[in-house]
Amino acid sequence: MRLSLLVSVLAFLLSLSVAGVSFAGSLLGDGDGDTIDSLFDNCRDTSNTDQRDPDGDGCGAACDGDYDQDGLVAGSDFLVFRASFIAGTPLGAGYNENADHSGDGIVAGSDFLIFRAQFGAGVPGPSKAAYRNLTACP
Ligand SMILES: [Ca+2]
Ligand SMILES: [Ca+2]
Ligand SMILES: [Ca+2]
Ligand SMILES: [Ca+2]
Repeated sequence: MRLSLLVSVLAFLLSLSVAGVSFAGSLLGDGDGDTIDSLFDNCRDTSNTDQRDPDGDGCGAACDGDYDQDGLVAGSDFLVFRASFIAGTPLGAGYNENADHSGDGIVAGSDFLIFRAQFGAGVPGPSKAAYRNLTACP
């Protein structure tokens, strides 16, 4: 009896996901529309189909402004961004792939806009729901 109820609930949740229902900020479906289910999306509110994560902390570069891995996007991270922005010619000296949020090989104004949004939030992420609290990304 319990098993059939569980199966029904799972089937219902799956049908919502298959129907393409959008749940922005939710743990269900593909809220940011990048084809990666939010359960497994390393930036579940930011479209990043490539799932690029240069520092391997479980938080995609598209939503990871925490360069020094202290769990916060703060002044110390801004200093890292600024250094990379000034020196960040394409793949040149000073290039920091973590500060290159867009992954286009240069740390530029578009990357600053992403960092600024992260700075405003104060924390990186949010990341995949299935592994929350198991990575450095909330
Ligand atoms: Ca995403
Ligand atoms: Ca990362
Ligand atoms: Ca930090
Ligand atoms: Ca870039």
